[in-house]
Amino acid sequence: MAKEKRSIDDLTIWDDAKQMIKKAEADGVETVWDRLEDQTPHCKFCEGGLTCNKCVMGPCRIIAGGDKKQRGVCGADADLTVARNFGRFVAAGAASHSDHGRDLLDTLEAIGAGETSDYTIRDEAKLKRICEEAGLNVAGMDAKAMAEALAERFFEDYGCRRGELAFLARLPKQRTELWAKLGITPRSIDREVVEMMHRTHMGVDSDPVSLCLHAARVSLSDGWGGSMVATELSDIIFGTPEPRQATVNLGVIKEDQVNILVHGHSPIVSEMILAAVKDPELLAQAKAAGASGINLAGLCCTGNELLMRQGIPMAGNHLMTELALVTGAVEAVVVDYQCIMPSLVNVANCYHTKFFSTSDKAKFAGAEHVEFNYTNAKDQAKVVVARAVEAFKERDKNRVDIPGEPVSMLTGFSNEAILGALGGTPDPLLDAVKGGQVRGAVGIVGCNNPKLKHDYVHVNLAKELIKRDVLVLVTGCATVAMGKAGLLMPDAAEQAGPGLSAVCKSLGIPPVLHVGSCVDNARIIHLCAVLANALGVDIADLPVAASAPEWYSEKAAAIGLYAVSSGIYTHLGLPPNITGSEAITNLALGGLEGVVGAAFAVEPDPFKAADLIDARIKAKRKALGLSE
Ligand code: XCC
Ligand code: SF4
Repeated sequence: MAKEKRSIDDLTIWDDAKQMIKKAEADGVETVWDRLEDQTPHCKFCEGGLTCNKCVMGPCRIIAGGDKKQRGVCGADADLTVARNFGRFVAAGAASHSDHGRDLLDTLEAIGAGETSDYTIRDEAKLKRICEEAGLNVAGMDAKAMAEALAERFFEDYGCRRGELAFLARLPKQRTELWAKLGITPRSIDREVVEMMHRTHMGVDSDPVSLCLHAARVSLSDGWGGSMVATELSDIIFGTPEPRQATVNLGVIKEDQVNILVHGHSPIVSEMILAAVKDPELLAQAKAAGASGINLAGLCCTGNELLMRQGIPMAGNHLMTELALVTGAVEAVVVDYQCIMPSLVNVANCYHTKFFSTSDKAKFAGAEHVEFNYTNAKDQAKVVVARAVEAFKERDKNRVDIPGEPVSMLTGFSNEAILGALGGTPDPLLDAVKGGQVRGAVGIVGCNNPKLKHDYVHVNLAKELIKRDVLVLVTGCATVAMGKAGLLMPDAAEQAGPGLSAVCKSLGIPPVLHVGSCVDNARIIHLCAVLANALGVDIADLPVAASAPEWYSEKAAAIGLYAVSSGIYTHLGLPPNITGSEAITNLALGGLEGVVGAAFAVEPDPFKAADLIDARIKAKRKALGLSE
């Protein structure tokens, strides 16, 4: 079958991206879109979740519904095969967030034990608050002692704790009672992931529904466990975000400076690179090399971490990562882990760009590995920045093309900042919701996926929702889309409906609020719990929804599932690989509603998706007795 080549206008909505896709072609650089074309059409069995390679009696492919090959060699049918695959998919996503959280926890412990001087406590008040929330008596303790006590408490949440995760206390009672009834209360963070690996071994949990319920439990151990720990500890160690100005798009790369991009997820590395680019000695070296300075910019979620807390500019999201290097003006890309396409090493090699990996968990063939840990991070960061300065001398000016001008945006809307702006209580927001000025709120989160036109669904869905007086909170790669579209500036209130517009203008905030990275989706579910508790209702009763319009990652599946399991209706732009099982697809798209009070919707068209979400918000408002 001849494949139809997509035109460049079908790949992305952005001019900076289109220019760089053309340059990549001219420079002989292969991109994610080229490889997607090579891989299309995809295997139908895999797309439906109907392949299994969990043992060597197989691998098996299951033809659902036919009279032959309905079962794998062990006897697993389509429903079980899909459930096992999806269970492991979610477990991998949850493990990624939670293992990222563990690195913050190790760092907190090292601070407490006095084993690091590179990292400190920047928000002692929050440290104290979280300690108290976790039930620790920290009266009279100094920051170090509190750090040690809190680390110990959270290590229990990761390990063999017999009680409950500390943050489950944040939830409305209705929700925790429902989870207990369903047997999906997350016990410890690592345990649920390990148990999923166990359950999905041949001949263990062979009931598709039971597996799906455990997938929910795994996801909850991420949302109310690992991700929440990652977020709160990042705030404690690096500071709780406050609203600030920043800029976004490839135009943030500067022609006359040494450009360093940080990519990945953990602030542990990127914060140290930030400290190093301010080092007077390194700045002097940059000047001596002919640069006017050292410019740091972010990609993906570690970019979000620096953006939220430090206002560091954001060069791009997932699908912009290769294109950022194609500018030919990047001296170094420094990565930690997750969402770093292995292809980036090759793209870097096409230019003078140095590629540094920093985590023993994430080495990249062909890259230079400079390992960071809490005893050496500051020094290692200086090593990396010095190498970038050296690389500036090798830059080929004739191959440099930086498209676009930076776009301004506001960032830094932590829950503390949002509640602070409201005078310390959620009441003004609840009043606006009750009065119908703000009809509801939607978290638009997640990735890019080259199968969908880059950022098209993100931007159009957000515009449709704010028009309908729905406040949007944004995290992850969706942030860059909103920023580039100008939706993260207060003047975007002009594009909102009359109610939301008036609220935004009175508070001086944009109608789309940047609340962080992907682990920071924990901020969104926490805020939902705060609002539900204030109203005395369950999260499932709130006029809220979530959406991952352009998701690709296992982590996004975990996020989607913890949102739904927490009672939040969740839209996806494309389905996970579960469509080979009618039973599980129906459970995801409807049946879950009767179990956890929310379900998924799949819709690639942003305008239709906005209608679906709008209908949900209407129904929830009505059930609460709120008028439109
Ligand atoms: Fe990765 Fe978090 Fe997705 Fe972006 S949004 S592609 S997961 S970087 Ni998290
Ligand atoms: Fe085949 Fe069953 Fe083995 Fe999977 S676990 S590969 S379905 S025999």
